[in-house]
Amino acid sequence: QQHHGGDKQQNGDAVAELPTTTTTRDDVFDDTYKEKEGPKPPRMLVWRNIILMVLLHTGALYGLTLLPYASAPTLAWTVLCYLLSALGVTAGAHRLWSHKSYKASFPLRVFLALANSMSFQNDIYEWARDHRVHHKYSETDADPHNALRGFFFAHIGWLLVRKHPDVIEKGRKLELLDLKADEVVMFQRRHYKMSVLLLCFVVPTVVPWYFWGESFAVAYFVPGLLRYAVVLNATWLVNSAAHLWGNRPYDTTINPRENPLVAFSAMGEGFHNYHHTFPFDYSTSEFGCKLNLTTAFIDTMCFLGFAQDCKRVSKEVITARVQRTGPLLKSDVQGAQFP
Ligand code: ST9
Ligand code: ZN
Ligand code: ZN
Repeated sequence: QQHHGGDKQQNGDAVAELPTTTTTRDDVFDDTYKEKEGPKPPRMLVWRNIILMVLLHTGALYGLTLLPYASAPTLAWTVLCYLLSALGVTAGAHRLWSHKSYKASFPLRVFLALANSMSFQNDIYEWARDHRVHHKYSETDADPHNALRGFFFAHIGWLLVRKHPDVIEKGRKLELLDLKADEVVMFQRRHYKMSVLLLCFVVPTVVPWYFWGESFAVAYFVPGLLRYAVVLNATWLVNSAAHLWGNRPYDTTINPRENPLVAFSAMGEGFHNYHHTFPFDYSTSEFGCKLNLTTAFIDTMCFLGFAQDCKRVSKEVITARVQRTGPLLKSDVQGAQFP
């Protein structure tokens, strides 16, 4: 069995595996890009972001100490806010808007955009633009959170420094016509700051305080800051942990890995070797709803008539791909790092 020689095939192959071959895709790995020779540009810290992230995480830790004082309805509300903001990222910014892996009706897109503002991870347009660059130029200078720069950079560091110029240069070449044509995406972008203020901070705090008399401090620090920081870190673990630790059953030539712990905390987004191999699969995993609340949510939306056209990769295509780029040696399945 001879494989791994055909890196060049990767791009064309993934496109051929697509259910619709007419669309051009910007989320498929481009192996023709070569990093520029010579010294790397200097790291430029963005102190505003560093200070805000330290304040947020300090506030979240304080929220953790307040947990024993939170009433049961407040705890339930915190979980609900977690699920909503997570869905705004997983089902919204990621599977719908970055990868077009299914179609959503107008009301569902409005819901997902509101949920997305609750997660405060940049507006959908910017998130999807960065994410397509991440897939297309994975683990190079043009990847916004290049995991070859280490766990810290891939996790949070990339949000604390100026971007590598290649990220911007390559990103500017993406057309993003689908995003520009989506009125929900562009409306959220225009009103982003106000929507974040309301949905990420005001609503999570005011609801428990007003409706069941929770103390203002608990309401602000638990469903507000603690929930926000946990959703952020669960998301960032996909970029850090799921690019470093786990198995590679589908493609051993890339670093993204299957990480069940990340899959659990990120509502199904930890099957990252599969996802980078087949980015257009709406389930981001071979195994449907297993450890994958987001897939269960999208399936429910399809059942209710709010979503349709879920793209899935057939078993035959998966088997053929595993034959070609899957593990030859047991050590690969165990997840040897950085081939
Ligand atoms: C956050 C995002 O946390 C998290 C994303 C994670 C992604 C995960 C993916 C994994 C898979 C999915 C799993 C989901 C799991 C969810 C689980 C949930 C439980 N292309 O950016 P600027 C241009 S955000 C093209 O300022 P600097 C463009 O013209 C957290 N062009 O660059 C732009 O202007 P505009 C909260 C691009 O100065 C201009 O350059 N937010 C591109 O280097 C300037 O851009 C923060 O912390 C591109 N890709 O600054 C703030 N990029 O946008 C974060 C840029 O107007 N950001 N251009 O068109 C910043 O402050 C800054 O971006 C910076 C870099 C300091 C990081
Ligand atoms: Zn990735
Ligand atoms: Zn993706």
